[in-house]
Amino acid sequence: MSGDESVVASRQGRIGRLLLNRPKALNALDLDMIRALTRHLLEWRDDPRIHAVVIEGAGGRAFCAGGDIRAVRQASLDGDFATVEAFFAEEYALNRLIAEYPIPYVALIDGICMGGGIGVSVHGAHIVASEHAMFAMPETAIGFFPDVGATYFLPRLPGEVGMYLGLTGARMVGADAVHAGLATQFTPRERMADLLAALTADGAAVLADFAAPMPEFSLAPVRATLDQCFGAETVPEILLRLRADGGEWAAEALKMLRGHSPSSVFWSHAIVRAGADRTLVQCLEAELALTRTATRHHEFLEGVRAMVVDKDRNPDWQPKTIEEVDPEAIAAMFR
Ligand code: QUE
Repeated sequence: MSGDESVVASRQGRIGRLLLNRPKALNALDLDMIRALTRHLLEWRDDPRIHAVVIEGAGGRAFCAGGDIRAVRQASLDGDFATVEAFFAEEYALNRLIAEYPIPYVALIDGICMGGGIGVSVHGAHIVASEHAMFAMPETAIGFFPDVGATYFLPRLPGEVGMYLGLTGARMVGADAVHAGLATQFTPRERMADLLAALTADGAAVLADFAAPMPEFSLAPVRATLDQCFGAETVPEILLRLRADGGEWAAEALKMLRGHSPSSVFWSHAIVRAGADRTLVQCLEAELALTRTATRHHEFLEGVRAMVVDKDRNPDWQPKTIEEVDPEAIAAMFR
């Protein structure tokens, strides 16, 4: 084990421990990390000494802020579509490996967990969130779509909470992540080190001893409105319902939607809805197919430029409004 590895893997007691270790990039997954995680999980799957796998993020700020989307954009600009394909194919295969993992897979989330970070946590058997956990699927902000199996898990969250999270990129913090169904238990940061020690000594059975009581779901008062608005059949109808509602929460949701790529909100809505009737494997296949058109699209190249590369946060979306999106152009993304 050496300190400069981007994934630090070690066997400790009864567990295999994975540490995402690229703290300067908020532990965002690059292809090397995806390959290292896959390699260790395959190795440990058949090791009778390993009773659970525990994954964490290094550095105290983030579990994992996403995927190395900057590298994907550059490969797309270079016309290197083999690299783009390898990244998503291997990332989604890792998501599936975690979902089907026969040994308890435990993610300890004590910071930012977005996009690709959600893909290496929510598919596991146990997702522990602290008061510092912050979950989001913010891909519509970069002209992409909620992937890493999100088209499977978002439609399976309570009511339309998943569609709301996927289209707006809204953040779920702390115990709210458990209420929303993104995490399986709440454990305060101050107990995380003890939890890890107990997991190491005794395996996943100790988890329940570390589940703390939680406050109410902060979205509970707006759930009826949320479900009514985000349950609309089309994106323009979601906006109409949010406008008609007139409340503070609806205004905030509208504001978030307005900043995002109108086209990507459309194709995200379509693929999340379709995911309700697909298996996880079918969802990942459909997502991989959409990466082939989405990563070549102006919205993705421009969105990653504005939010990740130049960080001017001023993307030039084309078209600029939901009303101008041509449904035929969205349908063409899936062909
Ligand atoms: C929206 C996103 C992402 C984002 C910013 C957004 C995203 C993503 C990253 C990211 C974070 C850290 C990195 C990196 C990329 O930022 O998906 O290379 O080091 O992966 O506003 O969807």
